[in-house]
Formats: sequence, structure tokens, C-alpha cells
Amino acid sequence: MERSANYFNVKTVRNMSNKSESLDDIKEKAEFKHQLVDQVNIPYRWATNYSNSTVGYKGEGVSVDVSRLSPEQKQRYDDGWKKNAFNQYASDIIPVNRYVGDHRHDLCRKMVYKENLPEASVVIIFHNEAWSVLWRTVYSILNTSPSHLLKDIFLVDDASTQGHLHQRLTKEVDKFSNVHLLRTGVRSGLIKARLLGFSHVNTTVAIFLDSHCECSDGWLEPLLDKIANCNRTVAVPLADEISAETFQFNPVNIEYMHMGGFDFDLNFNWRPVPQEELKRRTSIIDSVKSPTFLGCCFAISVDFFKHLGTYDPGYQIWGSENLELSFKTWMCGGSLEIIPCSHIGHMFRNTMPYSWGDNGMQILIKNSLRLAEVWMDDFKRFYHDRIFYNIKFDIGDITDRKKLRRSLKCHSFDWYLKNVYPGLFLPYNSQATGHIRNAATELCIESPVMGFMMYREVSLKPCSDYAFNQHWTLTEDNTIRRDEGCLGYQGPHSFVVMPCNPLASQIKWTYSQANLIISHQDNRCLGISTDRTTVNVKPCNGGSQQVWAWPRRTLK
Ligand code: UD2
Ligand code: MN
Repeated sequence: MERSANYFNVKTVRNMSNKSESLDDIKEKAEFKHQLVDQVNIPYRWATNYSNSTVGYKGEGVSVDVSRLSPEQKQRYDDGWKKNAFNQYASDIIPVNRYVGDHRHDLCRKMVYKENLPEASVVIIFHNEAWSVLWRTVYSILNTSPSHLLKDIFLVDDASTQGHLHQRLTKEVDKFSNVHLLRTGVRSGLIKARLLGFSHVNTTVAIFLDSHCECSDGWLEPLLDKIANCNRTVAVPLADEISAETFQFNPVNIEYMHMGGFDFDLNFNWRPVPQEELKRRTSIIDSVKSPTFLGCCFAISVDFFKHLGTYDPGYQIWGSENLELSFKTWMCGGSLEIIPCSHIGHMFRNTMPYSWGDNGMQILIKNSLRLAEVWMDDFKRFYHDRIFYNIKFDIGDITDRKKLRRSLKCHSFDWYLKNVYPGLFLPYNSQATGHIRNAATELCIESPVMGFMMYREVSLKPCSDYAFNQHWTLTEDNTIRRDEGCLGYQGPHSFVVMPCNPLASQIKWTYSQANLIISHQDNRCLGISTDRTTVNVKPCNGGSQQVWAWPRRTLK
């Protein structure tokens, strides 16, 4: 599946390394203490025992000069990308116990935390993961966690098919007294896999990580301190970026903190922190209250997670569990906070390398429908509208989840929107919603991949009920909108999604009784380009190429 959402943490500060070295150069420089971990057993190390190799040290990346690889190396390089959707070849060159550096703000380093912080265990789930990447996650935890604060690490194998994750992994894990391996047996999806790991946790705090993370100095204490202050706070570290290409560790710049939001595709996105929240904070290292969070990498009190009914086990494979936990945390008496002193890197990738079975999109929709049905009250209609009322899927039984919500006496979703996420755009009083279908071609206007749509051109594509990025709302104030983006034109032949500035006339349109879409900028009509790949504006001529079907639906 392709990545959606402005899910990538775009605010990274370091530039990617421009280095371009062949494998031989790299080996030489590193004195090649660490051979390609694919071929040899990784050295067995205990906590606080970092590699002294220079490759990848302090989070540096490695860029592989593909033109200098031998055919055999090139094959491995290609296979690595194919299997993982990241550059496994580069990862295998970097020691599994590299030091990623201390990325904390000076003020964080001076922080003094409570003496009796609660103990934590970490759950790491995976369905196929490269050996070097998985172990780098584990080593980074061991190397950066004070031993009295970390009890267990549970690796949960969600029915991986790759050979190295079978016997070899069992053997490797056996060398550690505090690393345990659990296996789901059948493919369960990340939500149920996390629940299996969680059922073994017997510490005060549980921490969940993806299998391609790296924890950096001082990540653990501020999370535990937050929960020790109030066990209803879900503590979320910064999600630094580990480059999928070079494995460079790019820390978030906390001068430009973002918070988690969501759109009505029910995708997570990054949003600017509102002024009121910025004013509430007294220091740059104060936590940021966040309406939602990314999903991986968070710490939660075991009691509070149980109180909230953990995750909805009805969610399959991937998706929505982060919004579920976000909504219910806030609605049922807790809070969700991003902690600027805690740096954990996550490797963000463009596509998912693993299979979702026959119909991934349906799985995603079912998870979202469960979420909407249980937690969003009447606001679920905005999601239904987004998926073109394509809601006839069997989403399984949700009686227990509804009962849970009632028994916890949680606030309404309306309360959540008003109090926690007042900045969210709600498409009230729309004039039309859904596909904008061209009468001459039956093609629909599509925005670029969701989340990456700003300042990129729209196109014409065959209409599909699964293409959420073909959904547009004609708003009360005459914009053609998708969440934070509006359709506007830079020139008569260049149509991009741009910020919805209410004063910009190039984003204002009238949908006439004759089904023409008329620009407020120059009274001309939206039509299609001669090659039928995109839209344009021309003087209105009454031709079917300028006629558009768009359901005139008013959302209240
Ligand atoms: C993001 C989250 C992830 C989760 C997901 C929404 C971050 C950075 N990551 O996923 O934690 O909230 O959004 O559901 O916030 N996996 C399994 N079984 C499966 C599929 C995946 O164990 O059937 C594992 C996978 O190996 C990985 C983790 O689940 O460790 C998350 O999957 P991902 O990394 O492909 O997804 P990501 O980071 O886009
Ligand atoms: Mn991930």
C-alpha cells in the first residue's frame, strides 16, 4: 500500500548526507569490524556497550554508490529494497549497536527527574523485519535505558515468513535474559500482536515501538516522569526520522513542534501547534498537548491502558488504532502529550512491503468504520461521506466496545472536537460533496497522494469509490476543498491544491445550475485538457467537457 497522510515528520533539521561511497570505501573506513550482519552473527553486547565503528556513528547515514556495486552486491541491494521498502543494504553496513547521538535540547540534559520513576517494559511487534534493523531497535533500547527502569523487551513476531526470524532469532533472543520472543502463530495484524505482547507486561508502564526504531540518549526518563505525575497521561516521544535510504537519524527541531491531528479520511496528520497551546507552555521543553498521535512509540500506564479497554481487538492488520487510543484517551479522562525531551527515531517509508491479503483498502475502511461507529457519534457522517457512503462492510460486533464507552462515561466526540481539537475543519453547510465527474469523459478530479497534496497538481483519473483523494467538498464559502487543501489555479493550465486562504480568489468557485464550475477569478469555466489528463479553465462554451456531476449534498 502506498503511504498516505502527511504522516512523515517533515520538520527535520539535518541535511541528508551527500556522501556517496562504495561498499569498499565504507568497509575500509570502518576497519570493517562489523561485517554484513546478514552473513555473520551479530556481536553479542550488553547495555551501554556501543559500537566504536565510525559507520553510522552519531546517526550519520550511509549512501551507497550503486554504480560501483558488483552484480552480486547490486542484487542484494535490490532485494533489500524489495523486501523491506527501505535500503537494507545500507542498514547492514551500519553496526546494530551504533550510537545515534544525544539529540536533546540543553534544557533537557539539565532536567532532574523523580527518583522513583516507575519501571517499564517495551513491546516491539513485527511482521518480517530485516535482522539489522530489528536488532538495532533492541540494542538502542538496551544501550540507552537505565537498567533499573527497563524490565523486559517483548519481541512479538506476527507470523513472519522470512527465514532469519525463525530458529536464528529464537537462538539470538536466548542470549538475553530480558529480551523475550512471542509469536502470534497466524498473521494477526499489528493491533493484536501488540495486545499479545501487552498481556506479558508486568511493570507499571508499557511502551510500544515499531521494529525499525532507534532510541537515543535520555528518551525513557521524561516519558516515565510524565506518567509518574499522572498515570492518565499517554506520553509520546518525538518521532525523529531515520532515513529509509541512508539510515541517517534526523532529529525533530523542537523550535518547530507539531501536534497530531487527523482528517476525515481518518488519517493521521501533523498540524501546527495552536497559539493557545504555545502560550500555555512556559518552556520550549514543556510537553505539547496533542489531539492525536502517530501510533508507534508511546508510553502508557498499564492500568490506564486496561481501564481504556486496551486496543479494539477487532482492528485488523494496520490502521486506526492510534486514533482510537487518541480519541478515548481524551474523551475518557486522560490526556495525550508529546514530550520534547524524548527522542526516538522511526524509519518512515513510502510504501508497505507486506501483504494485506486480497483487499487492503477494505480492511482499512473496516477499521475506520469501527472507529467512527464507536467513538465519533454523529460525526461519523463526515467519514461516511468521505468513503462515498461505501459503508456496507461487515465490521464485526461492536457491542462490547460501545458498552465500554458507556461504562467509562466518556465525553462526547463533540466535546473532544470543541475542547481538544477546535481547529479542525468541519465541512458544515457544504453545497456539494463527493466525486467531481466530468460529463464528457466520466473521469474524476483527483488530488495527489493524500497528505502530499499541497502545491502539487491535480489530475483526471477513472472514478473509484476507493480513491478517497477523489473526494471534494464545495464548501459554504465556495472553495473546492479536501481538509486543509483547496483547488486553485496558478495559471489556466496549472491546477494545484493550495492552502485554503479565504481571501484568495483563485480558490473560489461557483457550481452553477447547469453543472458548470465557474471561477470567481475570471468567470471562466473548469474543463479538461485536450489530452484528458488534467483540468483547465477556458471561456465557458456550453460543451460537455465543461459539465461536471457533483452530488449536491449539504452536510449539517
Ligand atoms: C504507523 C505507526 C504504527 C501504527 C500504524 C497504524 C508510527 C511511526 N508507526 O505505521 O505504529 O500505529 O501507523 O496502524 O507511528 N506489523 C505487524 N503485523 C502486520 C503489519 C505490521 O506486526 O500485519 C508491524 C510492522 O512490522 C511494524 C509495525 O507493525 O513494526 C507498524 O507497521 P509499519 O511500520 O509498516 O507501519 P507505519 O510505521 O506506517
Ligand atoms: Mn513503522
